[in-house]
Amino acid sequence: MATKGMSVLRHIVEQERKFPQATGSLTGLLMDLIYAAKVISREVNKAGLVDILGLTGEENISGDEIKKLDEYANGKLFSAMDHGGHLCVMASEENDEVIPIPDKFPKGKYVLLFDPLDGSSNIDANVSIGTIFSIHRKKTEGENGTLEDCLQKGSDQVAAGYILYGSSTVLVYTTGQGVNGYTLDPSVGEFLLSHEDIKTPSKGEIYSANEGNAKFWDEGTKKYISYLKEKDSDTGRPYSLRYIGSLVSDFHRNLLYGGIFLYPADCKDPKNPKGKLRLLYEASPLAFIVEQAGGMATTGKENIMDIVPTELHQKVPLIIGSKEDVLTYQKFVGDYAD
Ligand code: P6P
Repeated sequence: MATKGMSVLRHIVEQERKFPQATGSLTGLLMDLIYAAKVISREVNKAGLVDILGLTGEENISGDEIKKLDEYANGKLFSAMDHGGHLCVMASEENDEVIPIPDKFPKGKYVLLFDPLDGSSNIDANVSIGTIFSIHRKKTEGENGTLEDCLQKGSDQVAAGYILYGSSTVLVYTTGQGVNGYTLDPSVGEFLLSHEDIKTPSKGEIYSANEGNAKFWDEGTKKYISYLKEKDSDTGRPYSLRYIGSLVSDFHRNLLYGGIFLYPADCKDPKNPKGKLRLLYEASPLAFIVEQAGGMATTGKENIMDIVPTELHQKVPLIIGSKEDVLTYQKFVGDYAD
């Protein structure tokens, strides 16, 4: 029986006991991830004090400038996860190709995809940033995972979660049995259950979008955002605009308070008419979490969890949050489809 304040390890073990056939490998994988999160949290929280800020002068495959803390978090995650024997392959936003498990280490049955430090463009301004992860089962033959093992749709995820490095460090994840949140108590170095069985409100009064891109949006999106700004106290409008520019922060706030986050396809960049956010290690894991919390995630035309990936770093429009709000958005997009 879960009690507020219990350690994440005890809670994971209690959850595992519900599945007698469980081998404990997923538990081991999650514990390795949690160790990496604690190390990254320590560095993020003192980044302002040591020369770990600033740019490395390189760019990742998506053209984002890689910040030193990005590189640090990426390295920490890889070194924490490569030897546990739970994984057959990894993939990261910061690595162009999949990351094989070194030959010297045992291989496992799981696949890990992650964005090591999302929102990193905000690092220097001390804005909350986060790690996002997605876990799949290996589906190809042989012990070494492949790109095919990484290109799985969201509805096949085994687990997904994020760690938010903010005023406190919070771990939120699901294994398909609901969503729980844990807050790091730095005095003991342990994540303690703080948000049990999170359910997102069916409708919110917050919208999160970069309206600087509005002229590049499709007509349905433009009409929907205008609708949110009209006054109608029966539907809680006008909604409040809350946009941090750090996906994990915006998502976490809306998960708890209710509301809708939108990063639509913005056609300012014809090369990326799909918008900016990546499917495999941003949209898909957050979609799993929000659905487990009673919410919804769509591109506007299809459910994020149904998309069969074709590329490791492919981008998708992401509209995610309270179910009633996302359904209303989809109606606007349908009504104004070109
Ligand atoms: P924009 C951060 O760089 C990020 O990838 C997400 O964390 C965030 O939601 C989005 O980009 C912000 O993008 O175009 O509004 O600055």
